[in-house]
Amino acid sequence: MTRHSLRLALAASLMSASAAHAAIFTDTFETYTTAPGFETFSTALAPIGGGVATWTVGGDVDVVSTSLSGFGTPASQGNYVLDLNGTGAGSITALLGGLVANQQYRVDFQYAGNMAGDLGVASRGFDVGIVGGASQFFDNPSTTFAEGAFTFTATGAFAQLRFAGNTASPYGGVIDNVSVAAVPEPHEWAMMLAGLGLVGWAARRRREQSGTAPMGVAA
Ligand SMILES: [Ca+2]
Repeated sequence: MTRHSLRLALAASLMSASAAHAAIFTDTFETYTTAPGFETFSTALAPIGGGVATWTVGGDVDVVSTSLSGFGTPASQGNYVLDLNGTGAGSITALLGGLVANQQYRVDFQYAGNMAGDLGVASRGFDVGIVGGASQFFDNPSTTFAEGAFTFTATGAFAQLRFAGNTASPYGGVIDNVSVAAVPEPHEWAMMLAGLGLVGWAARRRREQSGTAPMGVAA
């Protein structure tokens, strides 16, 4: 293998690895309101100042300030979180594009419960899923955020990601830091490991050459 082809192989392997990890969708719920307490949304969550709505809303949901609701943990990002229950159970749905059919994707998020009221209702449960596909139930009736993850396999270029509250209360499951990324497949892991192996091989070779060959002499 020449140095040139080594560099090309290494670059291709690292590019493939980073592409597999890059998030294709993120939301921290910071751009929808500046209300000091909370604001209830129905129909859509659109960024302040206009632009394309990030989520369509079913029923209604609240964008809640962490200062109001006692979410004092560092797990949530920024000043706002999303309560999936507005006046009752609501939902948010986002269109994911640019997916690759049969590729696995992982939805990561943090979740807690809005415990500011209705404490007789023990559940702050909600479902995470793909519209027309699989879904998974999460429940964390605590203001301390937990890490959640939901994995799905794309059936085409698009999928609708939905978070849906399912308790009859104005105080529901709370989410923050939603991100979606492709899950590296076994052959991609193999390429990453091969890339690391090449890095080590090249480093060894440089050390050997620096000890034996004059500067400027190609291997
Ligand atoms: Ca946030």
